[in-house]
Amino acid sequence: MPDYAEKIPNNVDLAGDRRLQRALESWQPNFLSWWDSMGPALPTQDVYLRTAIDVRGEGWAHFGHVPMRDYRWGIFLAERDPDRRVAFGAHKGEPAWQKVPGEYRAELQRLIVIQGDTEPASVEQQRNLGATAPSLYDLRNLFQVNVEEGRHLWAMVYLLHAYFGREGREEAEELLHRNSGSEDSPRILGAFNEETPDWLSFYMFTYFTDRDGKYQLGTLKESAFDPLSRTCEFMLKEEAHHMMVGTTGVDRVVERTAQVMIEHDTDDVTAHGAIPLPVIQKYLNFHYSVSLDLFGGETSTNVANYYTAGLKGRWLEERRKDDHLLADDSMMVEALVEGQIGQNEVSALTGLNTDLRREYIADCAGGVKRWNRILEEAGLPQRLYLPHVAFNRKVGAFAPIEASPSGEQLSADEWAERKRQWLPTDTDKTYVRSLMQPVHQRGKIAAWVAPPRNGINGQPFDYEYVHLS
Ligand code: BYC
Repeated sequence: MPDYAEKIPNNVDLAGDRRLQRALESWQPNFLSWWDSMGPALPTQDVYLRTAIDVRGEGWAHFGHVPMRDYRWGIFLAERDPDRRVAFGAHKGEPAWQKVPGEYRAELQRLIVIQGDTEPASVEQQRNLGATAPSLYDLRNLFQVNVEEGRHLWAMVYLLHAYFGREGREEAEELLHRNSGSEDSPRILGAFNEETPDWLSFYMFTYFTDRDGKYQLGTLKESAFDPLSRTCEFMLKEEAHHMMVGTTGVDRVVERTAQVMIEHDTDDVTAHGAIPLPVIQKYLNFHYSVSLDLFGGETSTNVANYYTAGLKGRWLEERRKDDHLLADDSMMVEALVEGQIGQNEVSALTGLNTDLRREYIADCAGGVKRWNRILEEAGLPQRLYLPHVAFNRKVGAFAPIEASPSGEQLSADEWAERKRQWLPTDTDKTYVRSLMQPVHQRGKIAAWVAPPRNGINGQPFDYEYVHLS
């Protein structure tokens, strides 16, 4: 159990390694000054936050009001299984690695840096949302997500410091220097340089983009490098709350829109301060398609090498019924075939980004089903949908072409003419932003979103989740 009297709470016996402890203690003030300048901008006294206190079982978190700057960002790895063995690739069956093998150092470091880069990026993207929160409950959830993304940065920085020497320490510094949307030193992956300017975007981001996080962490949890595996396992536990924020956030927007549509017998809910279904669909289209890009190319030699080396596995690797080597297997992946949207047969190893993307897509379909159930139960005929995998892609096989949400291939001119039907326009964004008036009174909620069914940790909706300063 981590000791909260320590400067950096941890369950990795930091006190037993003075050099590492000093190195992380000297990174800590840089983290805090990054948090002060790039973290949540709204001034608060304290927030009802959960803090991890144990990596095991149900009672792993403590809830209480804490000033956000005093949140105890710590280093927590899931418990070590001394018998753990590599589950896939060329090293299958060997004991999991407690150190980084020299031959895989560069690749492992790269994966950890990419993962680490997304965490502070999302905090930066969400920096100004507090000013327009629809309720104190939502405000608290935003801050919970933010402090935990900060902790996930700590998780990757710990690995860089502990296992990658001077280069690792330099990369840890860089994680605080790159910034979301910066011209000179942007974040590494595309979606993390997009804005999150309003709460509909925030819910979509936590549904679609955090869910990429869930799947990527799931593959890194399979890693032969045991400290990476263990840290991802614990991160996934925290991630579940972020998924809940996205899923129920979109639920509540759809629910409110449906209510207004029925109450006023109209599709045009703007006169009543709700968000029209076509606008919700456009936001969904945008966030889903940029999140699909986060899985990399449909075919990738990088991912084949990561897998064979044992660095990054498949989603639920151990449940797969095959040889876990995949050297002789093939699969069909989405591709451009003679310039047309189609499928190609490729080696199963180079298709692993597609394999993961498909798991993710199936999961995303679950959200759409939920939201459509809300529409159905309200008695409305309209439905939301996931756009085609080729729609609005900037990475991978479909980056060179344009396609409609139904998968119809379009010329550049047709795309330019029609994309406003499918992606949020300036008018849509301005309208959504116009609804973003803060509701910071206890028990109150904005008119464009329904209240949640449940509060946090058994507290009611009208609990004082945040004390503003
Ligand atoms: N944007 O071989 P390819 C999260 C680069 S989210 C820009 O197809 P690969 C979170 C790629 O690096 C999860 N560049 O890609 C969510 C490569 O460059 P090089 C984050 C991109 O390597 C919400 C080239 O294009 N974690 O945790 O097979 C809130 C060719 O690419 C992009 C991870 O992603 C892009 N979207 O797969 C908070 C896990 N995509 O080598 C947190 C770690 C590709 O030619 N990362 N490129 O210079 C990885 O596993 C892999 O690096 C990727 C890419 C899946 C991202």
